[in-house]
Amino acid sequence: MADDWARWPEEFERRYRADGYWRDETLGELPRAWARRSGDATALVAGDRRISYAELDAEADDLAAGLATLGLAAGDRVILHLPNRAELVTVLFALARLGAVPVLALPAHRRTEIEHFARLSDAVAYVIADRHEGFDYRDLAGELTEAVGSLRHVLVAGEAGPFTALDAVAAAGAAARRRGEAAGPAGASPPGARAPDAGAPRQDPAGVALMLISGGTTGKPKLIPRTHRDYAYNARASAAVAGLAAADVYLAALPAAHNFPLACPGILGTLGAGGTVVLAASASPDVAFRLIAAERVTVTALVPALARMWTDAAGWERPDLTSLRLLQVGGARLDEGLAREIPGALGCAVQQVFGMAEGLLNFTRLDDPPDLVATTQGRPLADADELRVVDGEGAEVAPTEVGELWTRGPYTIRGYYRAAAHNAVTFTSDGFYRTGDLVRRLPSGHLVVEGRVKDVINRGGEKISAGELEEELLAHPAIAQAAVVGIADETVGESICAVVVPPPGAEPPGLGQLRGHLVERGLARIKLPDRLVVLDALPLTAVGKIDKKELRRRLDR
Ligand code: J2J
Repeated sequence: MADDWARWPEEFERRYRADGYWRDETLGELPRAWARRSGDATALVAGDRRISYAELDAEADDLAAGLATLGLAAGDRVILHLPNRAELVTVLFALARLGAVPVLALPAHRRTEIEHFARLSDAVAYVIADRHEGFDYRDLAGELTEAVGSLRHVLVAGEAGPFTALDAVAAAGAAARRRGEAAGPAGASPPGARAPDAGAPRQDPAGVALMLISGGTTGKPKLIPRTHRDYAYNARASAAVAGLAAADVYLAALPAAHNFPLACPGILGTLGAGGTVVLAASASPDVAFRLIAAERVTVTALVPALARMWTDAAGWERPDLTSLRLLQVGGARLDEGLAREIPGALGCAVQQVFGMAEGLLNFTRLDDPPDLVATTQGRPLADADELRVVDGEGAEVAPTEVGELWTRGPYTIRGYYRAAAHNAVTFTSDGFYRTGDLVRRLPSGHLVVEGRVKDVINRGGEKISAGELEEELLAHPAIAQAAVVGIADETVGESICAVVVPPPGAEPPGLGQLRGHLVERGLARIKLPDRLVVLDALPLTAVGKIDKKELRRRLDR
């Protein structure tokens, strides 16, 4: 994988290690250390399963051994496409132990997205749930294994159908371990290189531990390579900022494959602190409120649209939320009114989080004055986070002026995976990531997100690349030109509006037809347009590009 992603230059590596951001640790080893520390304590609650730290560690070993028996090895890419089930966590650690690299697809992704990830990464395996929310992932797996030659294995949490059950993989691994066979591929490492009790060769803390999905910039979603030590830091430092301790119970209500609930501090941060993680199958208030009351949940994380829903629902359902002490809200701009309403309605403090899977995280702090918590999106996690707020020419704007945020630091990537051309424009030559977000920086260091320059729609925290959707629209025979823009929406923040021009004489599709066409093409439903506008021509800028500003202005009227 060495040429497929950009490492930090040596000088930064030395600094981040010397300053204690990066430790000599790998994600695969973490559960072992946690099991020594909190063996019998409950690590994970998922459905009717309660898994102790010791069991989590043992299950990761069994799965790692079983996966190795199937031929999976260090460096292999594996698409992990699981809703919030225990296997998301156990398989993640098992793969990390083997040195195989999970690609964390979101449950909403469909054939278009998964096929893209599988091809881009040459994935050898696809890990799915049997069914979730009315969708049978095994059908998708069948289509994918036909389409993508590199996919050799489909592993299923639940009823395997024609594929391999993860339970069977774990059982085979357990048997192999009892027979004393190593989990790692034979001969992969010289004698003595194996950790005495790990069963697999030790992984390089500087290597890629997992890949997250980008929120979409231009075109198809990019893969974000996160290394063991940067991601371990990300989770640990986030846990400290959220004040997590062993007594905490974290509810993963958002899809756990997303950076926010996975490691900011989320699942990894909570386990690192010795707390308990509760996986919710859905973030709906009825499911979540029941779990909060039953498991005495203390911390959770939501996008603003869900925070709104919970706040409203709490008004009439009167759930027992007395255990809840902190609600993190991020992924899209939280409006001030809601930020001020939450503590009264849900009985907990608010922490605003402005984060990105590429790295940089900003948090309001637990001891920030209420006004800062209600009106800003927080300040950077690490002292080593370097931020520039720049104008269109890349020059720093005056303090407190609005500009684009550029950043680099100990947990912000230096480039996307296998994306040289895109990296050349998204990263500066000195390694800053151009976030595409417009921010204002206050004297306290807190940021206020004011908008964005990237052509992305943020629909209730789901990021939709306008370019990707436009490409899909243009595949429709009755669409000659297409532009996708976000329209202000009370419930989801921004809704998706497709503006299309039919070819001369053609009858344009209706919204329902168009959505059907996109589903048919295998696009995730979260990307479907909410609104369709048919025009004779699109407004153009002086240089002949589609003038989205003008388009938005016309649509807002
Ligand atoms: C406005 N826009 C925000 C906020 C993210 C924690 C929280 C969120 C994400 C995330 C994450 C925002 N106000 N509070 O990974 O660990 C928009 C910005 C940003 C993009 C990143 C985490 N919080 N955003 O949302 O990779 O535009 O990560 O660049 O999905 O979401 O999206 P994503």
